[in-house]
Amino acid sequence: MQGEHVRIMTPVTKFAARVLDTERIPEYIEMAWRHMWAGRPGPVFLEIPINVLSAAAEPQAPAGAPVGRGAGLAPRTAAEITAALAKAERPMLVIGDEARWEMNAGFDHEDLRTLVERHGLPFTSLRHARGLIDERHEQCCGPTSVLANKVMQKALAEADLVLLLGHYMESDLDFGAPVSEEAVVIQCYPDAEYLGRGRHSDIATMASVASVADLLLGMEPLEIDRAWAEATAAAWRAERAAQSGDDAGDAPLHPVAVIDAACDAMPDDTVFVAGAGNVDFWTDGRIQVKGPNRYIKGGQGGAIGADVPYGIGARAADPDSPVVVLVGDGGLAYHAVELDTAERYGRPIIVVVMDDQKWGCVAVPQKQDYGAEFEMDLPERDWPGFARSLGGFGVRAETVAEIGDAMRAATDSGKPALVHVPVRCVLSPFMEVVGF
Ligand SMILES: Cc1ncc(C[n+]2csc(CCOP(=O)(O)OP(=O)(O)O)c2C)c(N)n1
Ligand SMILES: [Mg+2]
Repeated sequence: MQGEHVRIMTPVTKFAARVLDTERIPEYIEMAWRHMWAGRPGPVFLEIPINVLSAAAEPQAPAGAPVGRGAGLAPRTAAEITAALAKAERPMLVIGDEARWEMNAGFDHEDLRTLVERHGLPFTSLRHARGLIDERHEQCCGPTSVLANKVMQKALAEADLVLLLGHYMESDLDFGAPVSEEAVVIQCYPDAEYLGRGRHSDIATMASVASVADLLLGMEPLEIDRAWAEATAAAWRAERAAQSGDDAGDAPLHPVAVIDAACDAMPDDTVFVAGAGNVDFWTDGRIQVKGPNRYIKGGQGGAIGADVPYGIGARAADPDSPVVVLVGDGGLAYHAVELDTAERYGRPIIVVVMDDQKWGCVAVPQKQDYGAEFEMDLPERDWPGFARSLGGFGVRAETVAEIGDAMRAATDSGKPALVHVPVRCVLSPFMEVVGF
């Protein structure tokens, strides 16, 4: 049945192949590497049969050379973008994945902050781009996720120009549906397949984010409706302030109170990983990402449970930065035992378990839609004791103050740590719209 693996992997990868010659392994690895990074990055697959893998071969130059990114902006496209921006009164800047990937090729993310300040542009960012501009910035309109962020929903309907910088109209943008039909959409993205997809882009280019950023940096400050821009960002701040209600701090805590307490206790360079479920939906709209690579949205992958391993990976990739994993009780149980790996390899992450003793994000809409829950309850577990049994640190925290103390004690322990927090099971803004 040789070859079935390649057939199985083909629909879910950008490139899938079998290597039949030992001498050609480096060539195939380079080829796979290039496919992985070309345009929209994604997974690739190589099958190497055991006899090919174990045969002797002459050593060759190491594979996996960096893949260059970043086409230049054609003069005509630059002129079109300049003209469109000059006419815009209510432009919205959406910063996407490619801005992050181009950092690997030398793009300075600080250019983004400089250009939004130069032109007074309101901005939003999503996925890997979150934190390229510190989200505490006063022009920030929150995460792009329009299903959860009503302010972005309204802003995109009102905007007369949307600058999609290094992204495409995907699910977080509701495939472009909220964007006004009259709005001019300018899009740069390195993969032709994603230009104008979902919603027509009036100006679409495969030029780099860096080249579009350079154009904006070189332009005279735009004459936009600053009052609209400021009101939009202010609306997001008001929305954020109202997220949890007044009783957020009463036990059991509202998820937002837990997220705030965990974030406030940690330094600015902390990497946060959010698991899927209610935890993710609340975290994604609440967290203010303070720098590049400071936030991994685990739920983005669709499958719950990989969050503790993601955290260990983040710590291995950036050993100097603290890592906090925010995860639900259901999600934790999948791979909690990887705390053992974290301990053995000296990767001290802090896992904050937001425990509602439920498959929360399924339970709440289920009850709402069908009037009852089915098989949604999860037992109370001694998660701190479990962490301690694997050589880690474990503690329970029920109040905001206790969470702060627990995060500091966890950090001081120098061990993989677990902070167990009972939380309320509340419908998230995302599930309110999406439903079950
Ligand atoms: C592997 C896998 N199984 C099931 C699901 C469906 N699912 C998504 S979130 C969720 C509930 C997660 O519960 P928990 O981790 O406790 O988080 P909560 O929603 O309670 O905050 C389930 C069952 C999934 N996404 N992936
Ligand atoms: Mg739960």
